[in-house]
Amino acid sequence: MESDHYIVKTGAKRSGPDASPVECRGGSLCRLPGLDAVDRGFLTRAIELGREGWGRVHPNPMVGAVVARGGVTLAEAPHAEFGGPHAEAAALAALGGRARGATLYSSLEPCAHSGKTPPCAEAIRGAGIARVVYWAAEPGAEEGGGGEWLRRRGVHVVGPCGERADWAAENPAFFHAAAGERPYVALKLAVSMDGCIAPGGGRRAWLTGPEARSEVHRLRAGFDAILVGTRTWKADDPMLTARGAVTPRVPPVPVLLDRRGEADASLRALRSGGGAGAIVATAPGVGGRVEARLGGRGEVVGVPVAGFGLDLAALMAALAARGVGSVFCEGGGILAASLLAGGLVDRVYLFVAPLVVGGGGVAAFPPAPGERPEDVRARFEGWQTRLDPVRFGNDTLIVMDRGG
Ligand code: AOF
Ligand code: ZN
Repeated sequence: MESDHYIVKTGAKRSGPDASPVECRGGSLCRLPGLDAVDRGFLTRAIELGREGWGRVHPNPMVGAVVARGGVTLAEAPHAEFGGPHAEAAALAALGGRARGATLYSSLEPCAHSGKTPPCAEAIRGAGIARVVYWAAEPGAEEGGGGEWLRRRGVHVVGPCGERADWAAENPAFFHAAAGERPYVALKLAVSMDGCIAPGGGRRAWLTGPEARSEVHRLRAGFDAILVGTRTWKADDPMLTARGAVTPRVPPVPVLLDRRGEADASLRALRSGGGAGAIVATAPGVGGRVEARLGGRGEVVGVPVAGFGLDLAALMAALAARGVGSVFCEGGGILAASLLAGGLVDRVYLFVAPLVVGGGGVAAFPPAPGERPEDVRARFEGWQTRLDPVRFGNDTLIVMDRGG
């Protein structure tokens, strides 16, 4: 396995307890004023550590912290579990009094609030930390202000560093939620080298290998819900559970689109695993009969019809009302095109497989009904890849984020 997470373009190599930081070789952290290569190395490590919380800490952010002195790591920790110690407090806890005069690196501004745990800013001051370097600004009004709080008490604080878009690429649902919109929506697509999601003519083909499929399971663990369109659940009867390297703290809720009201209790997504919390979205008129058929397995949610299908913006609002903060959409192609046409996609996870469909294939990003090719192009203006591509077996994952 190449990697179990993605690397922000820091350019600096990993610098664990046994390795001293290396020179920064390009990337977003390199542009940061006030940071030298040592700072960038430790900050990079803090960001990496934070990723260990994937699937376990959301809706909290993934955060990592390193305590170092003279270029040597004294302690490091992620925020490992929702409700558990924050990264800074966890790193400091291992040190007792030995942190005095050291530098603390954190991928997020230390919090200044008493939530499920005491404020990190107080723990940092109490430990006698002389200098704090942090990456992302804490977006929460109540949680934020830890940097200023420490500055006022004589700690040398460097941060926030860099751009919000880079912070958001690491913790997308968390920063999205801070902006108070619909759920964060990520779309997963697997494409051939010639940009097709299927061979065409109604034929189906499996494009990606086992490593990419494992990664999809790991990704599922970090989302509140997994959404599929009618054709997908009819053809595949997927379980829509996260059966990968990470066991999610809260299993994602399967969401099945079912405009015509055809779902029944035999569907795997409604049975074992995540079944208890499954949602079946139907047109308003057919919800009653689906409900009767489901026999209490899953909730039927009526959604208005718009054009050829369900009103996906209304669906997202209904999901948000049920506490769903992030949605992982796994196809199929029509649902993907409709979500994109509705401006409802924040990220595309694009797995590229090294094979060619060779003409007549189903394009990954076709115009939605009534759209022109230039509409599709315009939709992707400002999109960026902020995370490095990662190889999974023979396949490559490219992560693309909506700009702005
Ligand atoms: C930090 N370090 O490692 C994390 C922070 O629910 P609580 O009480 O654990 O607080 C969660 C909030 O604290 C979360 O929404 C975010 O604003 C901040 N998370 N802060 O200093 C950490 N995970
Ligand atoms: Zn904290």
